[in-house]
Amino acid sequence: MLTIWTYDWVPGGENGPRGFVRDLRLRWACEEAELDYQVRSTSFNDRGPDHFAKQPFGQIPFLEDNGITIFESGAGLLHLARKSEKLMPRDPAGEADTLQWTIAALNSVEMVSVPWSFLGGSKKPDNGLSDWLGSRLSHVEAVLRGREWIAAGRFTVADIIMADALRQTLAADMPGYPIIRAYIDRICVRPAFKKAYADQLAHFAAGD
Ligand SMILES: N[C@@H](CCC(=O)N[C@@H](CS)C(=O)NCC(=O)O)C(=O)O
Repeated sequence: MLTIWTYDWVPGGENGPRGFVRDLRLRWACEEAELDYQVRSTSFNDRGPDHFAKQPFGQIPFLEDNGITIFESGAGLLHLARKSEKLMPRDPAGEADTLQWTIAALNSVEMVSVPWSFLGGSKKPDNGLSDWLGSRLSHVEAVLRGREWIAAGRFTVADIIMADALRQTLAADMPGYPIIRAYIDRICVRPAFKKAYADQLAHFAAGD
């Protein structure tokens, strides 16, 4: 049985991270691939040695699978993708395309979008990262023009991570980018996303 680890609680309210916490990526992938999984909690307020032994930054999520422990949401997603063709095509070209876009979501989009959000997002007119992020989003916008999915001509694990990274950015109020918005909208109506999202909200509500 796969175990997805997340916090027992995170702050709620308008500015809280509920609905965006990265365990959602792993829940979503398991739902898409119809993998059996359970979710377990580690303390948000009291991060002890057991937690750091499994996630050296004291963050979540991390994944346990039959004696293997994996941290980093991207690594967890790629681990899950090995289990199901629904997440990763098996032909070499489709696999390579999925891999490159999975890494691009993390290392070319999220690498800019997360610090941009920490610097106040678009609420800070002097945010020094806005131009850099805008450039990255413009390129993704151009790629998605006329393309339903980000990689391999079909839904893959790359859509999970790319849509989630973009969703966080646009929720931080980055204006514009209608093609990216349409991409996020069509991906987030998927039943697997909706279930993962609802389950995450319920999980943190139970910790209140
Ligand atoms: N690169 C990591 C980032 C993990 C991350 O930022 N997790 C957040 C929750 S979404 C967290 O644990 N935040 C608490 C902290 O950084 O102390 C991944 O993708 O797994």
